[in-house]
Order: sequence, then structure tokens, then C-alpha cells
Amino acid sequence: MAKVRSIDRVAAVLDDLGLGGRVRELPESTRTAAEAAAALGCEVGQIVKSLVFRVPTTDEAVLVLTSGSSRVDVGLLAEVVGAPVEQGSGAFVRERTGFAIGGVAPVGLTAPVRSFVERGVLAWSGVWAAAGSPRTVFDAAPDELLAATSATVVDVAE
Ligand code: 5CA
Repeated sequence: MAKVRSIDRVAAVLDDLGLGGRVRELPESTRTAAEAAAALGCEVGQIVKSLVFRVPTTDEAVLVLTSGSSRVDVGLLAEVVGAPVEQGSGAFVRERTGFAIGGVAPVGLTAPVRSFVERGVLAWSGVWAAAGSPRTVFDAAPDELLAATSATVVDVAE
């Protein structure tokens, strides 16, 4: 089977969800929320970080979408998940999502991953998330992001 580029996977899912045309290619690489906010001219809080955690006891992957201005408290996330969690390594992230760190998108993963949205994301009327590479982002309303990811809203910010 031909290898599908990760940005094409994301664009195809967005199209299917009726969110086509949302992807924007940035002139520079934006591996961090701060870089993405600077490139887009928006608040850091409006950049959604797609963070992949690992449950060591089960090797399960967990995706947490959180505002660029907040950090995930792994203790609070462990309570939600019901087991200790750790940040996933670059290799783990790539294996479970098909994305490299810096371009992890909340949709278009190569396999389903249990997903959560940190409540702080809902404070914004519009947010941006990575679209499969460090140079691509897409915009969405928090409700659209929730529907697209089938995520559960949680309070796990530090
Ligand atoms: N393109 C930007 C803005 S959309 C982006 O992808 N931001 S991000 O927040 O979703 O991805 C960066 C995050 O990757 C960092 O906050 C950090 O949690 C994680 N990360 C960075 N380096 C590593 C690493 N070596 N191992 C595991 N996680 C890492």
C-alpha cells in the first residue's frame, strides 16, 4: 500500500467531517505552541497542544488536547485514566499516531487513541491545532474539535 503523508491523512479526515479547507501552511516550522502563536498572530492559549501520554501498565496511548498556555498535570490525568501515565517518547508517539512530535494532530491518527480535551480549550471561540506537520495547522471551534475527536472533557491542567 502506498504511504499516505500524515498531512494528507489529516486533510482527508477534515474533509469527511465537513471541515475541509481549514488547513493552513505556515511559512516557518512551528514545533511549539509559542512558535505557532507567533506565526498565526494569535494568543498562545488558542494553540491546542496534542500531547501523547503512555500508560506503562498497559502500554496504552492517551491523547490530551490542551491549551498552549497550560500544562497537563500527570497526577490528575492518571486519576482520569485510572493508572499512572508518562509522557510518550518520540518513537512511541510516532508508532501510535503516525505523527512526529511537533506535528501531532488531534485527528487523522493511524489508529484510534483514547482522547481527552482539557477544559481550558473550551474558553476560546476558535483554536488552532497541528495538522500533521510542524508547518501545518487547522482552525476549529472547540465544539468541532470535540466532535472530531470523540474526546471527553477533563480537568487535568496544572
Ligand atoms: N506544531 C506545534 C503547535 S500546534 C505543536 O505540535 N505543539 S505541541 O504542543 O502539540 O507539540 C509539542 C509538544 O511535544 C511539547 O509540548 C512536548 O510536550 C512534546 N515533546 C517535545 N519534545 C518531546 C520529546 N522529546 N519527547 C516527548 N514529547 C516531547
